[in-house]
Amino acid sequence: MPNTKTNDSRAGFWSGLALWKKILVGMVLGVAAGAIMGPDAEMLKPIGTLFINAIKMLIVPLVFCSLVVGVTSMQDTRKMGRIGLKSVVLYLCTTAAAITIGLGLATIFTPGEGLNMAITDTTVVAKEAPTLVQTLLNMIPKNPVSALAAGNILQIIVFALGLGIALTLSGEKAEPAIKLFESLAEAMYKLTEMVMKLAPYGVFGLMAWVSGKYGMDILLPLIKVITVVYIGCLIHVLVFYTGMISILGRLNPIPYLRGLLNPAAVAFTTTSSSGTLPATIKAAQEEMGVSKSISSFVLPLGATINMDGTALYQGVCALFIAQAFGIDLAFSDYVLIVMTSTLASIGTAGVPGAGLIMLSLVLTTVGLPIEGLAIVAGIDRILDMARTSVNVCGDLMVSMLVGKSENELDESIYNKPTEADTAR
Ligand code: DAS
Repeated sequence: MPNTKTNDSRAGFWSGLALWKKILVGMVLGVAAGAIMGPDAEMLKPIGTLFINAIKMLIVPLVFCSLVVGVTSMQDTRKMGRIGLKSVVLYLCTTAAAITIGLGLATIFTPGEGLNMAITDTTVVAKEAPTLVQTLLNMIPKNPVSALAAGNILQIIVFALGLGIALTLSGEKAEPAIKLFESLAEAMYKLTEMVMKLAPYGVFGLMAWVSGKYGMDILLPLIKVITVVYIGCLIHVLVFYTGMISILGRLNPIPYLRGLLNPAAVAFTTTSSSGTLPATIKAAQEEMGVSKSISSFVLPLGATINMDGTALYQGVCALFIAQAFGIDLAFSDYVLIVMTSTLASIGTAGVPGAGLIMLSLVLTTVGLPIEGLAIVAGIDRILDMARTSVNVCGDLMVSMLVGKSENELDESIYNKPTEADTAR
């Protein structure tokens, strides 16, 4: 079976790379068309609007189904009780920390400043910021069906989490419903894949409009976004994760940093946490000394619900888009971004490009212009490589801490003297 997975991930890698190359070509041709046509390139924008609308079409059904499945996939959690709870709490805390790092860096480096893009789609102008209490109260849907129809994402997330937990606690009777949601979620992943095939054309239309309207000024901010996301990812792994291992786990982080190289490289090239699972589990067991029972539960769970890199990317891009359109965010907006990204990460699939769809969810929740999605869509593959690597590194770190807390970690690996010690 793992061979199939590896073949899938290899196939996924090449097809993903082929698509990304087409997106890059679409982006370059779009920028060139905009440079040649100038403001007249606006006539190409509908091609991009079509792509954006197709992405918007996915949000509600994809988030709803993948969240319900994300929760019910923790079905074993009930049986694995303590271990599952520890894993989920650590996953949510590390995800919230990742978004905070992303928001912090984007606030310091302001990648979108000076772009002054105009909001043409008035329906998405940032609304009057609700107070924090209103935000929390508004999260509970009075009518889930109208929440789904209205696309009220936070209410959809809360209802999906509740329904997933209820299905999990309903035992055998709920099996048919769980299977239905699993099939619907698979269908939505396939539909996402189909929509992403439109990306090269959509990115072409939108980049032509953007570069025709704003000129080459758009390129520098994009380079800044890539730089900020990569710096954030490095800080999250080299500072936050090693800090958690040293302080919380009281372990030497060097074996972790050595062991993560291979799975991180596989994640970087395939941009698929699920496709990287065989390499992740191998590294956890052979390089980091995590037991089979802990790694074979915590890592697949993490590949499903733990997306620290994606959350960090969403924090950076949400602020980049707000800055690009000159929208000031209130404190409650920042809280909304942290909550939405943390909860949405449970529903983000471990497949290429999933984070871009979830970014549209964050943008609509905070009331930021969805057009901003198109600007970052062109560089999504470059950002996906980094964020997927962090997603996998986060899963590995949590499996170590849970293994240590359950006395299912081979600590001799962490107490081995380094070469320097033996040389003395
Ligand atoms: N590529 C996704 C993953 O496999 C992450 C993302 O798209 O954000 O984890």
